[in-house]
Parts: sequence; C-alpha cells; structure tokens
Amino acid sequence: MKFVDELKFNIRAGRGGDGVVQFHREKFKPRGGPSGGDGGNGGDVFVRAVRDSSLLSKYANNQNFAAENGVAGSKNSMHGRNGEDLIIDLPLGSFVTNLDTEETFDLINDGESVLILKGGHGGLGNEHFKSSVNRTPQEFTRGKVGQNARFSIELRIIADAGLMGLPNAGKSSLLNELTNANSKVGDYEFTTLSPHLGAMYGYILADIPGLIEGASDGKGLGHKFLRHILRTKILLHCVSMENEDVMESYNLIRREITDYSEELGDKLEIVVLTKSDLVEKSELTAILKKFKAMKKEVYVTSVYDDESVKNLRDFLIKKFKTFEV
Ligand SMILES: Nc1nc2c(ncn2[C@@H]2O[C@H](COP(=O)(O)OP(=O)(O)OP(=O)(O)O)[C@@H](O)[C@H]2O)c(=O)[nH]1
Ligand SMILES: [Mg+2]
Repeated sequence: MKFVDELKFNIRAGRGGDGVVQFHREKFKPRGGPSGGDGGNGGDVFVRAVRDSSLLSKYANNQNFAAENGVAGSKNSMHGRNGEDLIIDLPLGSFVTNLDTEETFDLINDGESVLILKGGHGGLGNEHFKSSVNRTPQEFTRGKVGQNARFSIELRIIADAGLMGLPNAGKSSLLNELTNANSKVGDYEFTTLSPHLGAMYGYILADIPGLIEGASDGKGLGHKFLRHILRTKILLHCVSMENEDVMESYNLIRREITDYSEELGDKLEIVVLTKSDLVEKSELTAILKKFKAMKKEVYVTSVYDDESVKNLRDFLIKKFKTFEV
C-alpha cells in the first residue's frame, strides 16, 4: 500500500433538525395547545489520534466526511434525536489545519480527541411561541446548518530520534540493527521511499528516505519527509565512510537541513560514521579527530560489528532518559 502522509478533507458537521408545528389532539379537547417539539442538534466532528502511521492511506479514495444531521421534532413535544458525532481517526502526530479559518490542531497524544466542527442547533417547535395572545402559534425555527470547512491533514511522525543522511548511507541497515524494524536495504540509492519506524526498548526511531543536495528546495525525495524528523529529540546523522570526502558529505546535509528549517538545524545531532569496516583504522581516526574538533558527538558503526551497534544503542537510551527528567 502506498504511504500517504498528506491529504485534504472536506468535512461537514450535522445540520440541526427543524422544530415543528403540532397541536395537542385529545378526545373532547378539540383545541389543544401547541405541542411541536424541537429538532435535535447536528452531530459534531472530532479528530482522534490513533497509533497507526499508515492510517491516512485508508482515506486515499474518499476525502468527504459529514456528521449526521439532527432529526426534526415531532408531536407531543418530542425532541428530535441528536445527530451522531463523527469521529475521524488520524495517525498520532497528525497536524490538522482548518484551511478556511487557519485554526490548527496538533494530535500529539495517543487517543486524544479534538472537536474541529460544531453541529448546528436544532430548531424550536411551536410550543415555544405560545403566549397569552397567541394560543395557536404557527411559528417554528429551522435547524441551523453545521460548521463545514476544508482541512489539510499532514502527518508528522512522532519519534524519539530520526536517522538522516545521504542516500545509501546505511540508515535502514542501522535502523534494523538498532531496533526490531525490518526496513528494506539495498545497495543503491533511494531504497527507502517512505519513513519507517522501529522500536528500541520503547523508544521510537524513524528512518527517512535519503536527502540530496537541493533537498530543502524540493529536490529528490527526502525534503518531503524532513518534517517527520522535526519532532524528534535527536538527529542521527549517518555519514558513510565510503564517501570520497566524508566531511563534505556531512556538510552538504547540514546545509540542507538548516536551509529547510532553523529548528531542525538547532536540534541535537549525533554523527554516526557508518560502514566503518570499509576503511583503514588510520582513516577513521583522522575523520574522528575532525568531528571532535567541531565538538560533535560521534559514533562509529558497522553492521558487521555488533559491539559498535550496542554502544550506540546504549548511548541513545541513556540520552533519551535525560530528556524525560
Ligand atoms: N560494508 C558495509 N555495508 C553496509 C553497512 N551498512 C549498510 N551497508 C550496505 O550499504 C547499502 C545501503 O544500505 P541501506 O541501509 O539501504 O542505506 P540507506 O541509507 O537506507 O539508503 P536509502 O534508503 O537508499 O537512502 C546496502 O548494500 C547495505 O548492505 C556497513 O556497516 N558495512
Ligand atoms: Mg534506506
């Protein structure tokens, strides 16, 4: 199934039911008073956060939603039934914008529901219009229309750390080693086409497609997915030791993410030098020195060296804990 992370919805809350004109009809009492009941209220619309990052694809074929209308009142002062509320489930991390009012809603807590549109009030039946001078009122009011609007839904995955870097840097391989994930690995660029998540002792890591030069201006795939790492606490910047010029590869991605957003540029970044098995120790030492001089926290990994992966995992867990206190 295609990964969907942005959609536009047309949503309408329910219309209120109309009030009605009715009179009491009883034996031997031919001219009973007014008894027209009120209409029920139209249903409200809520969005609810659900822990399922693939959920938006379910809505790919239908983006029109409406809550139920209220039912008209009836005789004997009976209220019409209220319309049922509509609850639209969205993936946790959805950023919802009412495009008509520019109001925004951020679904960041699992199970949280937020009211986004109010249903219309039901109309009044004729019994409300009875007075000493008018015992047979013919007045009633119609139900009010519910609110309606166009919405954009944008998923911003909530993860504790995000893996980013050039295509083929070994991000998915590392995600698979660090977590329970089974992200596709390939010896070519753009193996990963959509974000993948993996869990590591309850912490979530996100792997996004590779970034290329110009990504912040929309080149390649990665920029579309940069927003998914906006909310993470830590960026794991994967730089492959395979690169001719490791520092330049690193700087290229730094430029892209700072151009994309200052917030992303300011995020805590851990440099992960991947595929360390492919180079001589001396080369590694020289590169490490350069990052240390920049006061960067650096980890060296290879998927063929379990110890290196374990060290990074232990470090991350310790780091995540410091965010919790
Ligand atoms: N020698 C060696 N090869 C590795 C290592 N990690 C990954 N690779 C290889 O590098 C290639 C790319 O790995 P991926 O994990 O798919 O890289 P990626 O960064 O996710 O790539 P994209 O999704 O295309 O951006 C694959 O052929 C992997 O087998 C490593 O530590 N050592
Ligand atoms: Mg990948």
